[in-house]
Amino acid sequence: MNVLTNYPPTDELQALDSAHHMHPFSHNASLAEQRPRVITSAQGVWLKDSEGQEIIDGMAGLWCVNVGYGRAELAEAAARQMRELPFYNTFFKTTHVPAIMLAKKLAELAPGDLNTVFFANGGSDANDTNIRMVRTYWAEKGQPDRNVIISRWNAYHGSTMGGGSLGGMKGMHAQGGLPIPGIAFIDQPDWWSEGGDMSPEDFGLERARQLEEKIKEIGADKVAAFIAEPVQGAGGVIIPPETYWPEISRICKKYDILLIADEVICGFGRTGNWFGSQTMGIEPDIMTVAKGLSSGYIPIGGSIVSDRVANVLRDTEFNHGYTYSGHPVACAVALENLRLLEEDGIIDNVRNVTGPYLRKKWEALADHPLVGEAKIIGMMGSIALTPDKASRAAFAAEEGTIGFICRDRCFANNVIMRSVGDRMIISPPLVMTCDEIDILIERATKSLDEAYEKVKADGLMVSA
Ligand code: PXG
Repeated sequence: MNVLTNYPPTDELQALDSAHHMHPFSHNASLAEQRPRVITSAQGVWLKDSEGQEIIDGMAGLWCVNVGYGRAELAEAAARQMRELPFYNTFFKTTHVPAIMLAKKLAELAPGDLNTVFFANGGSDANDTNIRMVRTYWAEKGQPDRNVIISRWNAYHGSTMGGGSLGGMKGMHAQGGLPIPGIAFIDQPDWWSEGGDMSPEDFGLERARQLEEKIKEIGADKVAAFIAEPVQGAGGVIIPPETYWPEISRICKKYDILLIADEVICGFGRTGNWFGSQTMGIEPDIMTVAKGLSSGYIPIGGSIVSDRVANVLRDTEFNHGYTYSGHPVACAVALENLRLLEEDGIIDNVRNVTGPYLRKKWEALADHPLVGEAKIIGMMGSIALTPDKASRAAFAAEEGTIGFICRDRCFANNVIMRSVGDRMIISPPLVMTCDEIDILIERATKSLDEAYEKVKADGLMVSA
C-alpha cells in the first residue's frame, strides 16, 4: 500500500486540527481534549491511522465506500477526466460526455420508469432539489397549494436547510430555524423501541396508516410528497416490518402523493439489490442518490426522476442548479464505480454469499446478554442494546450512554461500529470477505463483552 509518510507527528496534527478544523456533528472542545484519530491511508476494508494501527471499517467510511478503499481504477478515471475536461457546466445550452453517460447508466439501473437524472453534489442538496422539484411539479399541474412534504421522525435526509428540515432529527431542528415551512412528520416504524405489545406486523400497518391520517388532517389537495429511506440508516438501521411498505405504497397511490425514496444509503448494493426500493418492493417517483454512487471517492449525488415527473418539468424552466451539477470528474468516477460494482459482481456476491454469511453471524449476536434484537438486511445491520430482552426495555441511564460505552470499546479494539442512541450499527464495504466478516464479528463480540462488564460494574444494567 502507498502510505503517506511525510506528515507531522500525531500530536502536532491533532493540535492543528483542534486549532483550525471545526468537525461536523461534534462537540469540538471535547473532541480536542479526546484527540481525534488521524486516518492516513486505507486499502480494501482496512484503515490505517497515523500511529500505524490497522482498523477494520465496519461503516464503509460513512456508509459510502461500497467498492472498498484503494481501487486504482477510480483514481485513474479521475485523472483521465481531469486531463481531458476537468470542468464544464451543464447550464447554458451545453453538456458533456461524462454527465450524459452517467445519466444513461443510472436510467438503465434504476427500476421502472426512473429515466432522468438531476445531478447534485451529495444527498442533502439532492433532497433540496427534490423539495423544489415536487412543489414545481404540482404548481405546473395547476395545484400550487399542493406543497406539503410528509416525512418521519428520526429520518435523516441531510444537513442543508432543506435536507435538515425533511429529516426528523429533533436535535437538528433545534438549531438554525428548522424545519422550513411545509414539512410534516409521522412516526417511524421502529418496532423494537416503539411497538409496545403489538406484533411487528400490526405495528407496521399502524405506523403506515399514520400517513393516511396525516394526509387527511392536512388535506390531500395540499400534500405534494412523502419522503422516506427504504431502510432508515442514520436513525439506527431501522428495518421496517414487512407490512409497512406495501401499505405506504397503497396510501401514496390512493391519494396521488409523490413518493420519494431516499436511497442515499440503501442505493448501490447496500441491501443486496441495486436499490433499497427493489428490496422493499417500492415504486418511487423520485429516488435520491449519493454516497455509494461514487463509493465516496468523490462527492456526487442526484435525483433520479420518473417519466411522470420529468415530463412535466421538461415543459417549464426549472430555476435550479448547482455549479457542480454533473461535474465531469465526479461523473467519470461514478461511472467507473458502477462498472466495478457490476463487472466484479459485488452486489450479487452480497446477495448470495457475504450477505447471508454476515446475517448468520450478526443475528447470533442476539444471544449476547447486552443485546436484544439483532437485525440486518444486505450489508446494513443494527443491534439494540438492552438491560432486559424480554420486555425490550430501554436503559434507565440517559439514552446513548450505553451506546457510547460500547462504541468506545469498538474504537479501542480497532473496529469501526457506530452507536445511535443505544443501538450499534454496521454498514461495511460491500467487498468485505467472509474471513474479514469473521474478524469484524470477533472484534464486535469482544467489544460487547467488555462493554457488558463495564455496564454491570457501573451499575447501569437497569431498566427505565
Ligand atoms: N439522505 C440520507 C438517507 C443520508 O443517509 C443524506 C441524505 C445526506 O447526504 P450528504 O451527502 O449531503 O451527507 C444522508 C447522509 C451518520 C451520517 O452519522 C449519515 C449521513 C451523513 C452523515 C452522517 O450516520 N447520511
